[in-house]
Amino acid sequence: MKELLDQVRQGQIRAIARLITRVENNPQIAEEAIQALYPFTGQAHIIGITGSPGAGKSTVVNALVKTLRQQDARVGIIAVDPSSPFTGGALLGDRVRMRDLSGDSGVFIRSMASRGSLGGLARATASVIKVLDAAGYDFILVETVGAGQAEVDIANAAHTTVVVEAPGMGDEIQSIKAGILEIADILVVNKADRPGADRTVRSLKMMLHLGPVGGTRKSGRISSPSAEHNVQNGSAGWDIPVLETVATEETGMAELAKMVNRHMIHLRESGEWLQREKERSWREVEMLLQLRFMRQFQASVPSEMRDSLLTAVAERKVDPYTAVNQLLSKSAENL
Ligand SMILES: Nc1nc2c(ncn2[C@@H]2O[C@H](COP(=O)(O)OP(=O)(O)OP(=O)(O)O)[C@@H](O)[C@H]2O)c(=O)[nH]1
Ligand SMILES: [Mg+2]
Repeated sequence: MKELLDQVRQGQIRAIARLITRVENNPQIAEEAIQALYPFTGQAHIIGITGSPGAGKSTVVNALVKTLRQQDARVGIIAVDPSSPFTGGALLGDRVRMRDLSGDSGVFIRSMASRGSLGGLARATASVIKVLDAAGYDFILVETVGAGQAEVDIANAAHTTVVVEAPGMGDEIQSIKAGILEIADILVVNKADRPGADRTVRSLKMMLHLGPVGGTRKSGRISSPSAEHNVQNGSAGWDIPVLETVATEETGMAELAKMVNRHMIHLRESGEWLQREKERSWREVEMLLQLRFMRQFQASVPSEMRDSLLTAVAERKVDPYTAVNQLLSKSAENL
């Protein structure tokens, strides 16, 4: 294990791939590896790339990575696909789209499919991010689809979230964007070679200026006068840019790379970098605590007792609170 970790630290691609596989498959190894590697993490700029299916996320990643490579940065890419029915095709597609990058030793590409719960995916992704971070990649790009819980989790793991959209959604845009705008630091209208790009840019900008309906925006990163959250979250001073790209022609990538960099500088100068790291750290510790507590609890209460209590609750003979009290005191006895 120690040798493998050393090789990972030296950035040896095969060792990284091997460690990631072991970390994904074995929680014990994940714990051991993360404990050893954690002091060497925290250097990478983690960028989440999300957006509607087919908007061109993989193509944008491919083109952006080429631009970053020209600046001599080393880049890790994680393509996350939680949508099971299309997994095979999508991952294959991503590999095809990113084939330009294979053979470049400064780029590491990993596809991850959902196994089990979304929470499991988020946890596995967090571990893989740490492995790549400790391996010295300057940027780690994480591609996810859509606006579900997985995207929010991954947006939470990223320093900068880039939302990629494409023209041609017409008026539906309004409804689709509500969730996704919440997590965007940078908006990209890709396929700007297609008709309607201007309109999409305009409607996105308009939505940004309108801000959240009812002011529910979680981490108000919009500079609108009514968004008090801005100040509270230390997110003030960042106007979400809307960029146009043609990823297939690598157009707009220098600008996107510049924005990503500018966002990092903003995060660092405003103190939000540390703030986001703290929030992320807390979520991670909380998640691990929950898992640990649950495991301890399950091991300390006989399953027959759980079963009979649950039956009693279902039959209205015991209320859920009393059940919890009984379970906890049983658990305390057995610990
Ligand atoms: N015209 C045009 N087509 C593009 C552009 N960028 C990507 N495409 C095409 O759009 C299709 C989808 O691109 P992907 O990069 O796979 O999109 P994606 O968002 O990663 O797709 P999923 O991961 O399946 O959700 C491909 O056929 C691309 O060649 C662009 O800028 N202009
Ligand atoms: Mg893709």
